[in-house]
Amino acid sequence: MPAFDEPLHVGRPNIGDREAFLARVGEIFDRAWLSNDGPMVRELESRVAELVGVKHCVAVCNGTVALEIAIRALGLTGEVIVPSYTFVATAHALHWQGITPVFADIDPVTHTLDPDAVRRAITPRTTGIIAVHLWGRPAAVAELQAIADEHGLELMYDAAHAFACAHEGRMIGGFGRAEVFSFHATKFFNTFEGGAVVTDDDELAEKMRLMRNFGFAGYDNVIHPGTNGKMTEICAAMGLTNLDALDETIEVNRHNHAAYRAALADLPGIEVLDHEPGERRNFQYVVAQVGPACPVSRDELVDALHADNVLARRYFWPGCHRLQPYRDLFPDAGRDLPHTEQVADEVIVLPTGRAVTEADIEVIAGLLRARIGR
Ligand code: T4K
Repeated sequence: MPAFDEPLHVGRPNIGDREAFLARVGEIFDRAWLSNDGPMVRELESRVAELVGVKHCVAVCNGTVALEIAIRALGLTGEVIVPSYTFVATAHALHWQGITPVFADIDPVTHTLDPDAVRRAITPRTTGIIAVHLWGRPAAVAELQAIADEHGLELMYDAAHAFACAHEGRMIGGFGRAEVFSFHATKFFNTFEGGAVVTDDDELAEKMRLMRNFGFAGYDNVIHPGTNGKMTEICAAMGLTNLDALDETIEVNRHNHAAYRAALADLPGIEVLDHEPGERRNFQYVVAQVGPACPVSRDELVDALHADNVLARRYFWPGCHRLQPYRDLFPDAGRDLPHTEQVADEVIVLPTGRAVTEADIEVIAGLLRARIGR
């Protein structure tokens, strides 16, 4: 018998007050306005912009389309520097638009882009940098901005993991030219599917609003190339409901994160990544790194957890450069990505969120301890 009858997932959706959500759905039906810049999307946009402290939030149908629209609106072409240690959408959003993602290595401690590696990756074809605030930990924003300024490059952020996080007291969302959030079901804050680009740049925001709606500026008047990137009202209703529960969800995540750190503290070679004290975080990923001092490999631990219905994940193994089409396009990329390869082989992401209790965490710690033989 597995330790858990029902699987414990990484990325189990957090769902706010169901009655409040259903009341909003009722309003949508009464209004018979389901999509296309509806009132709930507008309300969500203004609440997100206010929370993040930026002028504009452009809500869209998912984080990947948000990346694509931001990339186009910034006019990126040629080569763009990105980490390989990220969800594949960061690289795909470039490749999908005929832009070459150039993978730069990460800092092995923060898991975010190493500014020195970024410098080494710049060529005459480079037009921009997309850094990722992986796990909700801010990228090296000051150093990256300095590099971008020095080389005349655009800088934007994939902030898919970093909604409601801050860096040195300043909310994520206001760095670079634009930042992109994902509100996917598996994110601690979700709109079923959804995403947004946030920016302080009026012109950029205007362009992105046009782009997400086929370039329409009023009836029968298309003034820009575009796509269908619109968020629906039902997704916005979920977002408004989950925004009301945001602080509670973060509190659950914070509690779970602390419980994991305490429960796994004595396991040799396993470290649950921490966050800088005093910084605002969402704690949505519990990331354990299994180093050489652990007598059992990361993959053996993952297999053991899966056998007991704990569906821990090897995010973001094996690194984008080892996924297609990048593996074929850049067969030697791994040579310049030693930290990416090391971290990708060592990380386990453990289940958290509202569906996970402290008692569950004790059981998970016991399973790991038993597998390690401590
Ligand atoms: N940039 C970064 C850095 C990202 O991490 C992401 C997305 C993006 C960009 C793109 O944003 P979006 O276009 O997705 O908005 C999941 C998510 O699909 C993806 O949104 C997320 N990152 C990534 C980290 O995780 P998978 O392939 O791991 O999904 P899947 O289907 O294996 O589900 C994960 C776990 O969640 C499973 O154990 C099942 C559970 N689950 C999932 C869903 C959808 C549930 O319990 N309920 C659900 O409704 O990618």
